[in-house]
Amino acid sequence: MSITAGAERWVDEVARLTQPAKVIWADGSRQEYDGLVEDMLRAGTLIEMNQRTYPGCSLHRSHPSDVARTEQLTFICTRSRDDAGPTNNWMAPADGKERVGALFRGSMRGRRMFVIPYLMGPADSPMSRVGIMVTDSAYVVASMHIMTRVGRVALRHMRAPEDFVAGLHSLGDLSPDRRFILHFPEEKLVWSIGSGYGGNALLGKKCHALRIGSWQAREEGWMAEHMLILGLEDPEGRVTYLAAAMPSASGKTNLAMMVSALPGWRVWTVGDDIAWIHVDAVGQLRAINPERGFFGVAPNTSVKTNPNATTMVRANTIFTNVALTSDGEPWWEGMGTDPPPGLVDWQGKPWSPGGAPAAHPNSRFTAPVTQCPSVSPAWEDPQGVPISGFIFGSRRSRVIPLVFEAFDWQHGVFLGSAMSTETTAAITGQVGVVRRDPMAMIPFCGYNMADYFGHWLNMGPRLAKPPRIFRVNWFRRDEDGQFLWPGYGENARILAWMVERIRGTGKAVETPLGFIPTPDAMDLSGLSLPRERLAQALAWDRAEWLEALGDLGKFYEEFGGRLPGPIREELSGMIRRLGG
Ligand code: SAT
Ligand code: MN
Repeated sequence: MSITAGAERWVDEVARLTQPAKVIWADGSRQEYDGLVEDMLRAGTLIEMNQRTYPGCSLHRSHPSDVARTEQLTFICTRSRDDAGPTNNWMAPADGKERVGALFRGSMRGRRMFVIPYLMGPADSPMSRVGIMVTDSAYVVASMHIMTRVGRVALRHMRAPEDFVAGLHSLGDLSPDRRFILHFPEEKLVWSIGSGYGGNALLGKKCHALRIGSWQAREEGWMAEHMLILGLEDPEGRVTYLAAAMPSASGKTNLAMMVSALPGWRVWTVGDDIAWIHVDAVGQLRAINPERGFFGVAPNTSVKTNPNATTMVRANTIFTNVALTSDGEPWWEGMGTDPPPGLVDWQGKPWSPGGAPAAHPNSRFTAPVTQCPSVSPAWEDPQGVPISGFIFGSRRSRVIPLVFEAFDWQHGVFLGSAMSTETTAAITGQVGVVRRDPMAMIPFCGYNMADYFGHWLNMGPRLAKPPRIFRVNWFRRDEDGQFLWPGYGENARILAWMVERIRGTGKAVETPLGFIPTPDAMDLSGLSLPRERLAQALAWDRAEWLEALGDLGKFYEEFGGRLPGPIREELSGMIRRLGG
């Protein structure tokens, strides 16, 4: 039997269900990409940008009701409801197939069906995985070209006919009433209908690399995480690799390609969103970026916040839902330039000052990793990069100090599980409300999160030298609502302290929370930040923490007896240390 027999059988089955006018296997070539772009320009689903200043760039406007991930329409379909856990929406697999199968019936009539074989991870890496995605959206195919490795490189990687994650996607009628994103982890299958946007539609990303990926990772003993990967080079040229979990639209892309404000230090970018992490033969964690593009948030991307990104998106980039200038260039809020006259907003309507934002707050750029000026020479290393530290970061105006370090692996896993954050425009719903988001994985963990915490705990003893674990919060504010820490390139000072901690030299005080940098531990040279402002950013309050831990205890209760004992012990240990 040929290696693609399983994929061909599944594609036939899908074609019988969706009834496309034509089936096209994507080969990932430049010619194919150009053809798709031409088709979309002709159809009006893509708008050509200024080819002199933005060569190869185009703009896509999504349906106004389809601008972000829709978590309430995202389901984990496991046979047992408990395997999905209390933090996921659940549907019985048979119910899902029946209900959503009815929407797929004939959904591609008169449309082209594209079959995209794609590889997540570098060619020839033992950590890389194959997906076969079917879609009726040319925008999705073009985006998959940028975000993944499409074509022969994927088919070549298959070890057995069933060795792939299957993803069926159709735009359907784009109605939120008939929109569903279903995951069947037991079958390594994803069904998505009714959305053409981001994580709902580019199935290699959140659906495969995180939701199905996290399930496979637990079964097979590795980790699929919502993490950026960066290498931090010190003035002597030594590079330390760190992976950081942060919720969507909370600065992962900026951190991953940061230009260091600390002289002599430099950041190398490996990935900005997802990390697949394995234990190697000597007990070292090694991480790959399964993607080959960035799907980054445009608003507030500027020469000040992320100079590398502003360079990177000057060519071969698909912009989605940004505003368009009369010169055919992209514009967004926080770009660092005033809105020019003649601007049209993300819906294509003339924009005037004082009204709604010109660019959608979740507008995006899709650009190849290789265009990033800070791309790491090791970014496609088939063996991955060695991880020495994990960072858990979230968006909290109060309570959580700027940075502190866990006592050990188990305490660090607890700190990750304890994370909460203020919501952003990356998901539909209210912005700025605090919600639980353990390891920034609440929307992406494909199974019961109690078991996920258990999986993290089990990784520790397998490691010769477990990575240090740090908690950060760049977003803390003072009583006047002003950020206490300048962030962006200045965050290099915090990363440098982490590297010193990893090497055993960084200074810290032991507190009930963990190790907090001493007032003189961080290099603040060249930064005009009063030391007392830093002290305020690093401060913690016993009463606030005891209250927060009370809320955490309530969250843990949702998992009942499935919550691992060590997590419960860490919580009571912390309450005890705080004198509660
Ligand atoms: O829309 S995506 O899920 O791809 C981006 C994000 O929210 O992290
Ligand atoms: Mn993300």
